[in-house]
Amino acid sequence: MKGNGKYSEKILSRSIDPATHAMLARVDELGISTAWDRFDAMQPQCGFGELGLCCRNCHMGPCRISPFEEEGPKEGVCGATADIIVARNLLRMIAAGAAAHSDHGRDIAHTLLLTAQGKASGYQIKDEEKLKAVAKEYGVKIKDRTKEEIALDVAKAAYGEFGKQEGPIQFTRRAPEKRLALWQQLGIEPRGIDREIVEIMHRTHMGVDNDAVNLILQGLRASLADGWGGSMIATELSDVLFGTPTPKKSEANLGVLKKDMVNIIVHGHEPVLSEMIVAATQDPEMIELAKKYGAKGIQVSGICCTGNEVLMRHGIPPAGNFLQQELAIATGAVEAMVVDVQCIFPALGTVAGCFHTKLISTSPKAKFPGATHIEFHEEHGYEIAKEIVRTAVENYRFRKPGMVHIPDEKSECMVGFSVEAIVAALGGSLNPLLDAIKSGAVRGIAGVVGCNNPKIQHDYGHINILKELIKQNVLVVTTGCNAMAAAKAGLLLPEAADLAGDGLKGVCKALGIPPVLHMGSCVDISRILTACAAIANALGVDISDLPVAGAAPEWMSEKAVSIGAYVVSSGIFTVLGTVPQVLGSPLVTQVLTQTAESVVGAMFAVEPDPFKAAALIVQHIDKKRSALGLPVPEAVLAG
Ligand code: NFS
Ligand code: SF4
Repeated sequence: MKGNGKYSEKILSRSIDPATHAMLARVDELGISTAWDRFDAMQPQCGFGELGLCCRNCHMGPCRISPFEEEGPKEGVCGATADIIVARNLLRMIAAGAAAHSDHGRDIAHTLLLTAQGKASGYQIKDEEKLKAVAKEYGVKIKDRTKEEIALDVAKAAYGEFGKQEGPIQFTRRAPEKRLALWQQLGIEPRGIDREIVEIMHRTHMGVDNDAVNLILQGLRASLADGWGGSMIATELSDVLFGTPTPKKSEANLGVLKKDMVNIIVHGHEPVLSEMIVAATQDPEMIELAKKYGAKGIQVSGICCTGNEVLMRHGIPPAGNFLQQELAIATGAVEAMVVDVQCIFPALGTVAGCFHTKLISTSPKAKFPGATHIEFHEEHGYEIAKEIVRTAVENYRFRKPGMVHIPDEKSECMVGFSVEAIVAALGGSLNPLLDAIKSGAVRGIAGVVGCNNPKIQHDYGHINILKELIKQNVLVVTTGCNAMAAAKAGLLLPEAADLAGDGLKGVCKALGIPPVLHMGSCVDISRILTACAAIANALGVDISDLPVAGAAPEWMSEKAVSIGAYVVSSGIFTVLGTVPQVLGSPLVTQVLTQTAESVVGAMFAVEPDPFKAAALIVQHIDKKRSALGLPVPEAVLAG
């Protein structure tokens, strides 16, 4: 097979990341299959599914609608059309995504509650300032009270948001008044987080809501309950418990794994577990034990959003993003991969079985084939984390040196740009950023986020859209697996400003910040919402008036569907890199990619080519700039 002399064409076509190339060659050598191989084996993927045209919502089905002009059924057994089926399927994806983010938020609220009651082991309230700020929003009394007393009321108030019947969800009040009024007028202001998700399940039950537009509106409402509800609660209360992120340096990619140390990888999403694992690995008793077994120490690294959580708060290096999870184990150098919830391949147990690696599941909600289950509960958080770490350390002696194959590649990065950190970097207020936007030095802001997906060459979509945007003076904020791609490619460094256009370069150099700002995990997209609301409020406009846009170049998860929905409902134009399963309904497609603009002031575009996607974003930003009466770069006007 052709290639570059070192790697086959097949390997090169799967990723642009050199560490991933090295590991793909290694797994081929070992005969281990990965998501890429299973993706190939899945071809051709079901055409009905791709178009969103199959329905299993009742037992008269399954039904599928023929997308072709003449032949095949045009209605399900109950009479549901393509529009109804596609809309219902889309809504159920939103429900699942919103549920995942929100349940994460609920778990953090639970941890805060236990911590405030003194029932959690190892946790403390680390950011009192943030606690007070959030308490104020909830109307919780602060004066003459201990932080535990305040936290108890805040936790209860946040907990209450999930089961609320009538709303409002407090954090929606951060949105500009115009936006709030629009949601109210459209009937999509969320009432309670769980309520909106349950209502999707009800409405998509056989024979309930059979109007595609009415269905989509409920999808938007549930997604808003995620973005301005569940996700925002997850972010804010995580900051209260574990500290609001501040800029710090780290390294990223599989090369962060250490040959002579016990390697523990935390993978999944909720910082409740990973924070305790990090703490337990610093326990002298554990370090001693590691040395006893001949290791130099204990190295923790992260994958997926749990990786982002500990990266931005502790500088724990990420070993990689979503599609690298199997490859990390295949290095043969991982004593334990500790997982909680979301984005964890059920295939991991099989890969771990080829090595000495222990896959340790921890959540009562998430068990995996081939995993050792050590159930995590905050009441004994620290002790359980120590048991997990001990299990990993004791596994070091079973490592087979001949099987260890760690790629060299890693890159430095600067991470941890919470809204608070950005404001601090700006010298205490958003004004310098607003001025830079007004002058055109910063043309606009793009939030580039989301997963990997074997449908797109790994990291190709992420890196190219990022480079293209900064070149055109668009400041980028990033979360999730895009953030890790950016870290691996060196784009999260202040020096990366050299790749930016002159305007953005100048701003970054003056402030000492990277042109791509790491804002955290996927629930932290709520930080981007908070920032956009603050900017809109400062300018006295709606979010939909701002020169901002969103992109998810390689998205795959249902959470990403919910994110896309709330970002657009919040008034932010969003470009998707992989095609959503809605094209079977011309109506739903039209609503999402056209009509939405006149309803919520923003819409989706679908563009797999990252260069074209960046061009769409720049075009959109310039349109918004000109509507605000801000100067528009001439090159683009001419082009
Ligand atoms: Ni986000 Fe995080 Fe990555 Fe995608 Fe999964 S880790 S919550 S869903 S794959 S960005
Ligand atoms: Fe078929 Fe209608 Fe049942 Fe869906 S709800 S499976 S379209 S009969």
